[in-house]
Amino acid sequence: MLFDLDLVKSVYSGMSFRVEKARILLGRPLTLVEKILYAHLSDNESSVYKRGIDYVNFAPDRVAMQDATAQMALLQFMTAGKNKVAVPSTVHCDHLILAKAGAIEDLNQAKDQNSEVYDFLESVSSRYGIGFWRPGAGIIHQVVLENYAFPGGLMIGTDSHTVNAGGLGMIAIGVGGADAVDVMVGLPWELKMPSLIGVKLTGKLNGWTSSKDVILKVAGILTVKGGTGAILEYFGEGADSLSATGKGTICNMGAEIGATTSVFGYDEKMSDYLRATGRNAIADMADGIRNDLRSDDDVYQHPEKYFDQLIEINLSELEPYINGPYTPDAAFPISEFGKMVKEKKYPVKLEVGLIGSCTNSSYEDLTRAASIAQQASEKKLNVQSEFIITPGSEMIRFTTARDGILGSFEKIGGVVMANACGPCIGQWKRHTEDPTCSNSIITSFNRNFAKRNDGNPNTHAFVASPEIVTALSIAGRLDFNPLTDTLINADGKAVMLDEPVGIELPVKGFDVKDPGYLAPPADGGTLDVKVNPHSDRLQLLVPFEKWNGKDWKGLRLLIKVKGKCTTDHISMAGPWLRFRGHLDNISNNMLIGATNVFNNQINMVRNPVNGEYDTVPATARFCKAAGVGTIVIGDENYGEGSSREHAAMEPRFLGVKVVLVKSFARIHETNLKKQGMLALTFIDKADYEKVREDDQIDVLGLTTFAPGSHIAIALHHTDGSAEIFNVAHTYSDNQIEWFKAGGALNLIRLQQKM
Ligand code: MIC
Ligand code: SF4
Repeated sequence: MLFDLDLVKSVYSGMSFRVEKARILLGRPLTLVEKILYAHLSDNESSVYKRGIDYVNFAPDRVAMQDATAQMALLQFMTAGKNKVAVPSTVHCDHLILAKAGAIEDLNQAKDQNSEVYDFLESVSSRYGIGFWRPGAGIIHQVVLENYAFPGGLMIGTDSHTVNAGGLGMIAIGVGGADAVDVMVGLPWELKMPSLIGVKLTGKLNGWTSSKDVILKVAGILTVKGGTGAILEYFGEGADSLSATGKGTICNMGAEIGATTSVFGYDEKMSDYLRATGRNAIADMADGIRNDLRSDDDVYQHPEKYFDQLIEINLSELEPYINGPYTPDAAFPISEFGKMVKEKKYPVKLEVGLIGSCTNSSYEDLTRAASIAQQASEKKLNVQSEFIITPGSEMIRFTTARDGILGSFEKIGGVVMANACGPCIGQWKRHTEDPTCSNSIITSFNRNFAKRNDGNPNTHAFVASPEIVTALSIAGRLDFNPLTDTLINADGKAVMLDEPVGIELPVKGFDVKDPGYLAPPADGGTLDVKVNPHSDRLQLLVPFEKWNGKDWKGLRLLIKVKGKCTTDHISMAGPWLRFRGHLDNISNNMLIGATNVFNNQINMVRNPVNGEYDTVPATARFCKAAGVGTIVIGDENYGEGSSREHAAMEPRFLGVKVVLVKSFARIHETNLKKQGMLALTFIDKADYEKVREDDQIDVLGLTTFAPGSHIAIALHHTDGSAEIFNVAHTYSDNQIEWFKAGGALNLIRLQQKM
């Protein structure tokens, strides 16, 4: 299938002109990121935008949504009063499939159990002109890479790993559903001009090292917040030597360092991938404007002049990495990992190895891992751990099944699950006797936050490349180093695994019988979208109340969170995914994973009205019913991880007015603003300590709320003393309007009526 030919033609026809205009405006050579961003300004009135300071309006080329976020995005879109989406958009059914017994059985179960949600998504897609990828078609980012991503394009997606498309030279950014609504109704999409981090790759990968190790190493260097507000641009001869899907892996996990996105310049490898996936016409056009799809030469020669930060990695010297547990930036080269396992007393027995996900399920990834599985069979070895494979798309599944790759996994005991997120998002019925015991697993996924894969806080989840995961699963030990260690085979002989060998693109070409795509009808305007008013999974939205025009006095503390608080802590996935279209029901998971600093307990907070201890959602509901506004206090990088706007809508729905933290993750901060919440940060981080459990809290300065203005927090302690301090915000004029209207969607609705 070839999608978007006209769209790409139209973007490319204006590209050179727009890039040259930006070059003149900035008066210097341009990085690729600047070329793409300046070519996608929503109006032609460009000026020089200051990185990290100015908000800029962009016009993305397309929108992608996955089922777990599309429900809320489209419920919001439906209230905007439009007949059709303003830019090409797609929905992908990938998050709701539970991995349990194997691909076919699990898929049938999912279709059965989620039929209400799938029917809603299919009908709403047809109604508004959105392309629909059925359950089983594959994971959103893999499907986008295979069909829609194109060099020089700009897209947004309601999933943090939308950034995967950077592997094909596209600026692709993860957002909350309300941002997607802006673009789908035809409004400009706002983003703070990102800062630029250059990553120069020299040398060439060899042996056991793969693209995954590049990003595992970068995660170790930059940490989970080091990329915040930045776009990473990879370049250098090492970059050009990586396959397009390998580049995708690197960009994908840019989400784990908080980066806005990551991108590579157009090269032969991208052209090869476009051609292999049936997009010769796009490759030909990209070849024609090649220089606009890479940074200018001087950028490559003097990168220090153009990037805010520069990192250099020599691929020839890079070792395989294993990152974890509990956070993706705990990075260890494999040569040091065994020592670490011993020192930290991580469970040495490896229970499960999992490969696939949107991060690592390309043909090349699977062939490299299969070459290890193949050797294991030949050398009379079997997997000692449970071994699970989730292909990224039906095209990958069909092609790898045809070429015997899935067969080599099955031969050593691997189980192939449906083309879906599955265990990566906790949709995993893990076979375990004790679901609370301390244990180790390793995956080629991207995230390894506590409880993410199987809900067990004692599972130590590590992240590595598919070939390392395969090797460790064969060994059944976490401390096995395939580069140096031997294994004892069925004949009692010590054998070593040879280096993996991959095939970048299938020799016989990609193939697929039914890709699982449903195009929208030319005119769906008369179709009905049904939502059962008694459903426990879908609920039409009721607009949030607007701001009352006054400072807030006497707010009470709902929870003061201690330490890491990702969106998984704020709005857990796994079993809760079933309520993603029902705001009231999903709100019952609000902050149930966060630690209360006052008692070190999870999901146990003091009710500020009656002094009794209860769960966070129950306490919030109590306060809401009592008409008492609440505040959440958080630590560093609050809301790190995913794009799910439920983490912002739930507090909004349950009466939380303010989220005040030491620092925010980008998407979550925007999501809070979009929903009409007040997202504030401590200027002096020590002020975090001042907030007591039973304080009465005032928020002052709202009546003069303006970009850069200070807002003050007054704490009235029960001993009669009081403290007051200023806090910071990053609201633009436009975002203050969202706040005043009670949410961005209220504003859109008002504008549509005018
Ligand atoms: C994830 O990887 O955490 C998810 C599930 O894909 C999320 C989106 C969601 O919560 O639906 C993401 O990364 O944005
Ligand atoms: Fe799905 Fe996991 Fe990728 Fe998120 S990170 S889109 S859950 S495969």
